[in-house]
Amino acid sequence: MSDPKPARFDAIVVGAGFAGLYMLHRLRGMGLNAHVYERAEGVGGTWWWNRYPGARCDVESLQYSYSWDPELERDWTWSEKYAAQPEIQAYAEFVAERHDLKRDISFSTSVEAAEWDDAAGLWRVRTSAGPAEAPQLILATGCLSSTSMPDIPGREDFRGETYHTGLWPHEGVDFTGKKVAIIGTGSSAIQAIPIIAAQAKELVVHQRTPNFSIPARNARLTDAQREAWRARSQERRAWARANTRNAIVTTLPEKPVLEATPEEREAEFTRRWETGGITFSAAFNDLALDEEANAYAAEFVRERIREIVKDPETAEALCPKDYPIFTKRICVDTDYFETFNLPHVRLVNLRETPLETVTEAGVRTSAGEEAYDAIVYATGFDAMTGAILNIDPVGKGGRRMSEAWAEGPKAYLGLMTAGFPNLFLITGPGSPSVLTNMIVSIEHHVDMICEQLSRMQARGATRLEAQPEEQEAWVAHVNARASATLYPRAASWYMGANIPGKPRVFMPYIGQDEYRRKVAELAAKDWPGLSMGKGRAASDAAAG
Ligand code: NA7
Repeated sequence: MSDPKPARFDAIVVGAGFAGLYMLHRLRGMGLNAHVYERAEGVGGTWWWNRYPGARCDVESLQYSYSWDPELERDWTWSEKYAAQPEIQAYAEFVAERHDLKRDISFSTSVEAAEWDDAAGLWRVRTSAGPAEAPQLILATGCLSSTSMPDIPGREDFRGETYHTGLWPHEGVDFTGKKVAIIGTGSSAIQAIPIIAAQAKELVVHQRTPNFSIPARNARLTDAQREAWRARSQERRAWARANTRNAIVTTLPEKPVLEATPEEREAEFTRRWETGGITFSAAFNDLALDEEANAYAAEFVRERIREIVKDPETAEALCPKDYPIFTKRICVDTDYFETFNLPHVRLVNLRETPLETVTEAGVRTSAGEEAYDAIVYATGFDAMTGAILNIDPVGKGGRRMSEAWAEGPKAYLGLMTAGFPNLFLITGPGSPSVLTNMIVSIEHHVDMICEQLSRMQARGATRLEAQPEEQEAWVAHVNARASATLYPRAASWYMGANIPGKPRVFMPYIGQDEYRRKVAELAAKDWPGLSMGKGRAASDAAAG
């Protein structure tokens, strides 16, 4: 039996989340025959899968939306300050319909392997629906899309219901009358716990590491707020891109906390706490840099936790103490800490009574076994590299990405890896990505990729590749920036620390404003770190 004839495209894009959708739109605009493969049944990427109760974006909706089509902004109405998953999912659908994107997307189709054929100048891709090939391969696979199930013994033995927040059933789950265990207290758990608690008969939260969380102060948006944003959105977005580390419009901090009086300190932290959301981190400009400065912010949040949570022992267990605030992704919640005041909600501190095993009936810690109807794993993702290494592309000389990244991910500008010609990563490791408003970073990378493809077209080049020396220098620069901050002090998923055996390297680039300046300088120098070649094109290879 011979293999079926591969489907042939100019560019293959993996993933139909916000990155894949915009990428497809731009590639079409360049006149390329592009095709997207998506394992889900619909568009939305991480928002397609993360349907757990309470799933909500922690960047304000008006900003967590595309800027490339002003009509989208005019015609889409965000209902809340922070949109919930169904609304973000509906927005992705709206964009896909509006731009007629679905006709070039194969849904329910996984990309299983990809290999560079150097002689033909092609990526040969194996999908669950058959082979495909294209000179360009673009991984729009997302930073938080490969879920992580902890290796807890006995996990398979549990006879009740098992869920992972990142793979939530589309029909929803009714916890009414059930006794539920949740494992993990990251951002997903912090959003889900108040909603699950409202349904369940009993909820027991298994916490290994407490997290800092800021109240969202979510609210319905008014017409006046939406119109005010629309009137100046392009200008405000441009300002955020040029002037902020995270591409989020906010009031920038004016001074270091170490120069503030105790009254100024308290006033500014209180103002940001009352406003709500992640811009709490922008209260002063030294909070992520200086241990003493950071301690002020951390203690302010711990004081709020102690005020909210009535049982002193539970309050103390919920107070993070062994890593600086902001060095793990700050959480944003609605009534998270308040939920622990409910009589049917209980915290199990796994630092005191470690989790030993999951059993047929429930969960056993060192304090004993407890039976449950359902266990919810809110245990996160193999972030930033997981989805790429699941495909594990094979580059020049048969070298796998997993070999090239054995010491940690290496990608020039977070965009291309040496030895993998014509393979682009959207918001890959080494780019600002998860430290920013993701949509803004996605748009930047998609535009950068299109710029590279245009350069190739203009010069008749067939391959583009990152230079190893420039890549090493970039990786060192990303590390140096992280080392100048407190970030590496936490065992975070930014560091790969949540996945056993994963190299401990700080993956995202700190400061999208600085990143943009660097990219602009490189563009002005005609991209010295990216080399172009005119190897045999596929048509030549076929002819020869
Ligand atoms: P996170 O933030 O990685 O949180 C995962 C949680 O699961 C965290 O509290 C972990 O505790 C806990 N965990 C993981 N493995 C175990 C085991 N074996 N036993 C007990 N507890 C465990 O994932 P989320 O989905 O909440 O959020 C990810 C991002 O999505 C978030 O930052 C936002 O950007 C959106 P640990 O801290 O490792 O002790």
